[in-house]
Amino acid sequence: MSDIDIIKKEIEEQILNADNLKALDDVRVNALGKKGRITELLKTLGSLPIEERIEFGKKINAVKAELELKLTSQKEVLETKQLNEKLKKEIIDVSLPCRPETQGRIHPVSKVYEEVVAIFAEMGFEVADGPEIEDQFHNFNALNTPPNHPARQMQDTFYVNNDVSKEFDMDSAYVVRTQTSSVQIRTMEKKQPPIRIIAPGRTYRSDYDATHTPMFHQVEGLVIDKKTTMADLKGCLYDFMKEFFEVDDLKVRFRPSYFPFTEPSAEMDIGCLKNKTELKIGAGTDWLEVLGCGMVHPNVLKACNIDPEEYQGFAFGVGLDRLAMLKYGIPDLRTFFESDVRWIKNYGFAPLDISSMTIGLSGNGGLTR
Ligand code: 2NL
Repeated sequence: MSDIDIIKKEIEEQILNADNLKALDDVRVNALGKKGRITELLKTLGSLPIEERIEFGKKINAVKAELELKLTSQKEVLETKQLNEKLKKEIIDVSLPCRPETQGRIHPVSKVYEEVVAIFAEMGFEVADGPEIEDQFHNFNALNTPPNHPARQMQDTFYVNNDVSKEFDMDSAYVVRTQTSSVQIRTMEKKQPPIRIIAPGRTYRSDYDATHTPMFHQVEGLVIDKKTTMADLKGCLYDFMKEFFEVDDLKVRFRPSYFPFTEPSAEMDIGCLKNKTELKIGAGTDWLEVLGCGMVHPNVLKACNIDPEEYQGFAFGVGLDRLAMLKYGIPDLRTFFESDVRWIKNYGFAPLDISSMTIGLSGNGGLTR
């Protein structure tokens, strides 16, 4: 083997052994740089006899070209390797919690609100909204609640004097809504059936103890169509409760009840286990009242210019605060509205812990307890 072949072989080995770009560049400089071994060989050409010079010149240039090719291909190999290592090191786990950890917490009522909306949205309900200060027609009269009905008594309802230039007048006064039904009345006034809405929001009644606060949250639902029956009501609310409490074989029962705005009316109970220390939903032989419902009273439809001979439907009302107490084991309703940071740290939810039917409803990963 000639000297040049030996040098070529050595350099080729060095190229393959270079395990990073810096080492490879050193090999290149040592071979092809100004003082590189191949360059030095080229410099000796001048001292050779003319016949040998041509042969040797060709040979060196061929070796040089071959080495350049090998250097380029090894450079590509090392660049790919470097990029892969960088990508591996810089991989981002998007499921990790934010840093620094977020400070705020989502209130259990907001959490339950999102959950309830997610479930009914999946069932095809639209969310409707309306004013919190209402006239008595939308809060009472249209709901078949006549002027002398006990629900209108001063001790239950907060009345608002809407004309400060006059003495307070009970008959024309506004009220802060005692239920969100007024939203459904306004929807029916504007739109003919089919109607399928829920109305979540704040409601107000003059009451205060461990299970009642003067402001509370309610979701009412309304479905009106030509053939909507009590069976639709039962199926809809059964599905809702199963989804909400995340229990597959939930027991439920409907007891006859009375509301002025529905006929027949019912209260819905869910099966549970009650003892001194715990409440377990979906097990045991006890019952827990969770909502009121019924078939919309014909007088309510008439008040909204919907023909009760042609249309019928069901409605329900459920307390969001009560649902939050039951689902997340919070014993006293009054604590919901005391703005105690220790309380929200204990019972609140991590922000961005979104409730959805596909991601998961309660997202216990976000529960700070
Ligand atoms: C409860 C349960 C209920 C309704 C609310 C309603 C609304 C319209 C027409 C008919 Cl527009 N009904 N809402 C129905 C049944 C029960 O609330 O415990 N309320 C005191």
